[in-house]
Amino acid sequence: MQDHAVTVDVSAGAPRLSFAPVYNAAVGFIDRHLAAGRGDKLAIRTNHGEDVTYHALAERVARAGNALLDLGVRPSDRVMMIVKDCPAFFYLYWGAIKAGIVPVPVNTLLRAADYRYMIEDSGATALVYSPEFAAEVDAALAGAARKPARVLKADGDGSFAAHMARAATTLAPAATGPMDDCFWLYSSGSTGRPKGAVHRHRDIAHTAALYAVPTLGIGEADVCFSAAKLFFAYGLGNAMNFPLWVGATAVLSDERPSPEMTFAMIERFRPTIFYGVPTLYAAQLRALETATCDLASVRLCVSAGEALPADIFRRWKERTGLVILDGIGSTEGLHIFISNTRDHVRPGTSGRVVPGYSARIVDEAGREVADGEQGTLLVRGGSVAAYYWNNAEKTRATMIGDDWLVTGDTYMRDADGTYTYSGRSDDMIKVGGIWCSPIEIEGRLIEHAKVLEAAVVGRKDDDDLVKPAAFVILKRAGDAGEALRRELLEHCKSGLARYKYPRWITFVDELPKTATGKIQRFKLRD
Ligand code: 3UK
Repeated sequence: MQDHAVTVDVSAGAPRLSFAPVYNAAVGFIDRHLAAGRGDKLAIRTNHGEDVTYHALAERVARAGNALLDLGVRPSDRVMMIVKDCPAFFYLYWGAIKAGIVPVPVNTLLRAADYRYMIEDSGATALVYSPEFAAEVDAALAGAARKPARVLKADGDGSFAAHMARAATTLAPAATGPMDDCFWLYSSGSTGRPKGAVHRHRDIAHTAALYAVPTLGIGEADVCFSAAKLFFAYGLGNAMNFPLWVGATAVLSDERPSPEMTFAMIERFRPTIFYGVPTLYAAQLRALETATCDLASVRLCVSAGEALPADIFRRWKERTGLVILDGIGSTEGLHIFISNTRDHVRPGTSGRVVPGYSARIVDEAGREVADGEQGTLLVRGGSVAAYYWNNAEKTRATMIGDDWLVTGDTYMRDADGTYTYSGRSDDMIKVGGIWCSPIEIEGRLIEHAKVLEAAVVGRKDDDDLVKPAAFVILKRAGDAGEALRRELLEHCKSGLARYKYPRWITFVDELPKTATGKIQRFKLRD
């Protein structure tokens, strides 16, 4: 095989990937498009009206790699990126990879204490950040025991962009192998410190060839817009890696995702695939009661990050005519490994295993459970992270060998192979000795016409026994009161196994969520 080549064999059903012994992921995702005659095609479009062709992208990626090397960053060093969604993210990420340097893109919504921890933990030798985040970055650096040798703003005077402008326009790809460290993503986790999940050069190609091509049917003609940002593994695949795999176009906005922002982007850039999270779809549905959005260009919507309630799926389909494909992925798995598909959608479930991945549901002793029973989900596939940086104990508990990953999610499989999510393993509630899923109770609550969102956690009653407690956001806050509380109780009792009704209902204005939109039930428990 030629250096840097990857082949996808689809003759055996599930795609199988083979990599040349010398394989640098940047060649296939960036340079290949020039030889394929795609140089003048738009790779990136932005809300600021900046258009970047595949030719310009390849040149700037080479410049970015050279700039890092010129700055004294060496292959295998880490470069931390606190960069908003913009073309410079692509240049830095792929430029580092091409030079054999390991990019570590991190969540741009964090605070100084988080950045300080990640700077120290990663031992990054360089840090590049968008000027917008200067206050948090400066504070993080001021307190850090171990500082990157090079700290640069992404643009402006003396910035990384200025170094790129002086750097050479060609760069030979570092002779890495498919199993070499390629990039890291910090996994937020519901408890404890963030952990750096180390991904290899082979991982990105697996997510594109196993999931994006067969499940989304993504091709060169697609235009991808993701409300989830690039720093999130979900957004990184959606709006960068998937379009780059097939030579499609990515559309980026550096603004906060809101119904208004996403509607404006959709009408202006006419994407064919739209990627959101359940909280956003719910907010968009609410906005569509008074606003309109021309969604004619969109052929497919995708949801991940948390379970998509069946009711939101149905309302979205009713309102827009579009199907939302819910699928579960994770930072450690890199992208979606169980998903609904265009020809098999079961609302309220995560769908079936993406061909090429394997999954097992096991009990506490590690034995596979029968269909219809709940257990912990394990998945296996060619995109699973190699290990957590500097954390042998969590690595042993999570990456259990041979590309198997312990997700920490509780799932149930039906006889037809459909997987239904029932919460993080640690969010599950035992009521009267029976496992009870907060997700199921939340799903029932939001079926009620007056409920916008709900979160359920376990709370101890007077007997010290755990029972479900619900926090509810109403569509109209003015409806809150004893009458509605009783109505919701009846609604739950009539639609759920009796023991599952929430014993407490608290009306709230907002729910604690992670930057990526997941309800932080552990905060509600406190
Ligand atoms: C939960 C879901 C039910 C689940 C992600 C797509 O979310 C992503 O990565 P994270 O590391 O979180 C992983 C955890 O989130 N989850 C994600 N999707 C679903 N639960 N239904 C879903 N559809 O607890 C999982 O373990 O932030 C999602 C692609 C890449 C990703 N990194």
